[in-house]
Amino acid sequence: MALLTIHTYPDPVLKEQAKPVTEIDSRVRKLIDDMAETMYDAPGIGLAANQVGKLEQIIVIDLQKPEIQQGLIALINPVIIKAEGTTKYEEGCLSVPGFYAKVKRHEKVTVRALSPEGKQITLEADGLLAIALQHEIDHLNGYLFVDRLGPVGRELFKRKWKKRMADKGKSFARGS
Ligand code: QAP
Ligand code: CO
Repeated sequence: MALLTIHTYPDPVLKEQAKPVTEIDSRVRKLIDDMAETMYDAPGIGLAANQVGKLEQIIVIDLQKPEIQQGLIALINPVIIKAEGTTKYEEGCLSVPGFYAKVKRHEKVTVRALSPEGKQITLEADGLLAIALQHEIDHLNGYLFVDRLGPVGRELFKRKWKKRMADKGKSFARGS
């Protein structure tokens, strides 16, 4: 097991389309293990391969709430095959640390994917899991939650991020 580096905005790898996994071998299973370890260490509730610099269609999710007894979900080549309803949820992302905003999503989704054992699975989800699945599958297609904010929210994000980067530069110059 190994911790991987989480790439943060505006790293270009976050804007790229991940490629389908064609063979689920020990290399892919190790990547899944390392992604899970990296997610738990952060800590976060979801991670997509783009975020650790790998353009492969792999996501891991663990909502880590005692009332949700789901445990670790690892999905390969996940696709949303059905979506219904709309909902809004305040999202964050390990690749956009310290920024949170409400994002409009589908309320219920059905996802088809391969399990780490190579089995075809179909997952029906609502609530927080439905949000997490849409957020992570978005990553595989090169989208961040800040791309889904609408023009006003996106400008607010860019302004805040620029200010944060400028403040960081100042503290670096001071050596603090
Ligand atoms: C995606 O997000 C997600 O800003 C996973 O400073 C978001 O794990 C799924 C995190 C909303 C469902 C709903 C964010 C950690 C973690 C931060 C995360 C931070 C430290 C985010
Ligand atoms: Co994310």
